[in-house]
Amino acid sequence: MRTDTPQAVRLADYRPFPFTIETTRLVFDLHPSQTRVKAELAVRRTGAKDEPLVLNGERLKLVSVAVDGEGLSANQYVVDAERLTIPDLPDQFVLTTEVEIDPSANKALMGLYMSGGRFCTQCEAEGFRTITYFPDRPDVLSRYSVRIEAGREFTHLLSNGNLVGSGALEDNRFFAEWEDPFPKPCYLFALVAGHLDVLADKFLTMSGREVALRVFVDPGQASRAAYALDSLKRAMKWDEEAFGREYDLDLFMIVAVRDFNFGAMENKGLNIFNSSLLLADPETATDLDYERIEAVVAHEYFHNWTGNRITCRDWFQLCLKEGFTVFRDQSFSADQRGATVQRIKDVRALRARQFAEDAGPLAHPVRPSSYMKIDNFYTATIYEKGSEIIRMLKTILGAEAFRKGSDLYFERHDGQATTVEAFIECFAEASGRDLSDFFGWYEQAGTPAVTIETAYDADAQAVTLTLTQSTAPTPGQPDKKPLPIPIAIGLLSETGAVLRDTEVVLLDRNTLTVRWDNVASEPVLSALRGFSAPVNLSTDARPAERYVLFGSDPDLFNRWEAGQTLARDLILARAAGAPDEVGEERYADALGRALVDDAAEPAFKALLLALPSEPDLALMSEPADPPALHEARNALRTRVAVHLGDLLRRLHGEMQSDAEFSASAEAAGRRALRNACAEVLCSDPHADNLERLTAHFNTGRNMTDAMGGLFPLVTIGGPARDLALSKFHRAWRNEPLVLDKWFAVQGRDPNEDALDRVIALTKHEDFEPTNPNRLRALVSTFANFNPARFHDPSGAGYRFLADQILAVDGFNPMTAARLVEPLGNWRRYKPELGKLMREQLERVAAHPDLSKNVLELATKALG
Ligand code: B3K
Ligand code: ZN
Repeated sequence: MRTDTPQAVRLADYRPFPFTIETTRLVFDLHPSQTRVKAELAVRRTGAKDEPLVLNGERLKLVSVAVDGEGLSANQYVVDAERLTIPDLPDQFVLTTEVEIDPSANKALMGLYMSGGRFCTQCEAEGFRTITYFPDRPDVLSRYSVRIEAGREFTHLLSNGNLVGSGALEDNRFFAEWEDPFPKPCYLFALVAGHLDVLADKFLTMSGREVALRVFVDPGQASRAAYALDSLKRAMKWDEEAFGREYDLDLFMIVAVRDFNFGAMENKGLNIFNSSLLLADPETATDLDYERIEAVVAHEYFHNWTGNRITCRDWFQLCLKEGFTVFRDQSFSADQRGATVQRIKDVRALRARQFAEDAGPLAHPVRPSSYMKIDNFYTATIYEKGSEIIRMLKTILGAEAFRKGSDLYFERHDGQATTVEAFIECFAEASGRDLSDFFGWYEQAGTPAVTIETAYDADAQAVTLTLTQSTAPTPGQPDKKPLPIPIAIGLLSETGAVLRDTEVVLLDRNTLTVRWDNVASEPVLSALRGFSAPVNLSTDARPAERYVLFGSDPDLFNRWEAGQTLARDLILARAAGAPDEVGEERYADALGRALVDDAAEPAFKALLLALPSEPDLALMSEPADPPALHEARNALRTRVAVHLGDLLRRLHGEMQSDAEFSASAEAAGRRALRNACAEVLCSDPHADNLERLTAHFNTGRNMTDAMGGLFPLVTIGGPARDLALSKFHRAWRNEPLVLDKWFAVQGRDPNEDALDRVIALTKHEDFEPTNPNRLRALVSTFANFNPARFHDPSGAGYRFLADQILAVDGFNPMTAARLVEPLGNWRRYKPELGKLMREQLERVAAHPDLSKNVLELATKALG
């Protein structure tokens, strides 16, 4: 909590740690409120003779310190709230410390804490320092052996590596001994102790080694871990084929816990997962849950090489492991579920979260150069833009040179804590290309704006493209340089025939002119195909040209993009008071044609049918007026619902299936299209549609269908909403993950009474603010995905969020900080809204006991 002005940490100040910790022996004597941790570190000096040993340690009760078995007296070391400092040490010695901690009081969910009566840990980024005194930094790699002692009621005692012993102790206690042969930084340490059920399987690696796989869950839940386990095996195989990476231990474990600050954690050999990203069966999980489980299980597994075997030198290099690992999980999902649909979903998420971040006061480079709390830098920029950079690298170098570069990286840096520079150098060497300009992508914040002008010379049958780029200033970076931007471009004729296949143009300066000959007729430009770079593109295309792309672009990403752009422009025109009714009819017609195209998959059609989201629209209009955007978007949706009513009802019927549930992408695509039809039809709630939607909800045989019916009924409001919500609550009140969905759907309720209802829900007996899933389901969903009600002109939505931030900050600063973002972009909103947002940020920032986490974000947001 705030006692002094927090200091920024700077990349430029990096110094290696002056000691190595060759081995680390930990002994845990587990008790919920009084756990003893004994640490024995074999230390060797690598820096200057006079350097003291400085270890991080917070909220630890120090019991004893000894060097080579000799207890130190209090005048031989200094201990304060953040560290233990020992001067006058020999060049090689064994340091033994003993501390006491209270896991049951740990509601910040960092370090060692209790969830549902069991012990678990979360150490990344800086949680290990609340477990024992240690150099809590990623460049100190050590070999760990761990002994855990606990009461018999904790049936499983787990840690990293291989189980090497276990046995009975007195007083109905027992122990387990674990050894991890791979040196690791302490952020990858993990411990779990609890009464668990296990789902077991095995995997044969490409070199023929057998790996035991274990997924640990709450008693009685093992069958719900089957999909995660199946995803794991597919991910293990995929990584061998796509990147040549084989698993290295004989055992790989995953544990699901209910109280977790984020999605999951890649601890060596012992991944810990938020149960929402692990447990699934058709009755309780939606297709989106299945999709996310597959992606996150893969992501954490892929970290075994990108993050664990090769880790980060310091936390400024976070994108080295996160950007690359996101790229790897996105590539895996594309192979599992279809490249276009996956790309559209990834780009939607990128724009909604990362573009918004890059356009506001919290904009930062993918490799930042300073921070106050590293916890605040697990951002969409580090993750999602970090992944886009790797994707561009692959586009620029080609698949073969990219693979050579990644092979070189794994070979050269295995076992090291390294930097983004070293990573890029591998690709430069493997491809023989100079990538020094490319490095600018890591250092420069902000989303480049690219424009393309097209000029056609009919006599010469030549087209000239003029491409320009510019990036607006971001905090601390007033002047921007041009970056190398790969732009995939193809040309169509006015009737939609292919005039020229895709070519990647590298826009590597402010302005570039490209001339293409042999273009037989006036072309329609299809640019940034597959979203080949994370930029905002504008072209001089007329709506007629966009309709050509919407109807015929062979690049399906751009076909979808054309539809989104048409819809967006219509919504923005209406929100600005100039509705284009003829244009709206034309759009609905074209959408109708796209929906009956037999060649297109249902999953793709579902994406075509979803209008641009309200947060996306807010980003495209300045100053943003969310209630007006909401009305305008609804008006276009109503027009589609009326204009295409018969078609939507037909598709809604056709997509219904009586077959046994399948989690396949194909079956999920049909459910997605059916739900997308329902979401449009609720804009025209006449008796027939209402009956149809009620039946959709009532007869849903799986959670995807049930939720697909519930949200439209909530949107319609009134008795339809109330009946459906109470039925749902009665059915699922004992299933925490489903109850989260019940809270979340009410967070998205667009009706005018939604804010009052959300506030009332924070008093509901099932609302548990100390559980991050429950808190986020209601509060984050409301603030991020219900702009029309969050931005209530009275400012009550902002006040509600500020109240929540302050309350949560009292016990869980990391989760509280994640709630700040919706207030952050106050400058982009109508001045009367922006002022009210700012007032609440000021109120938060002025709070006397604020955590560093919230303080950093609130201060930056205020600018
Ligand atoms: N590496 C973790 C994230 C840790 C977040 C710490 N604040 C999960 C992941 O990205 O895979
Ligand atoms: Zn990750």
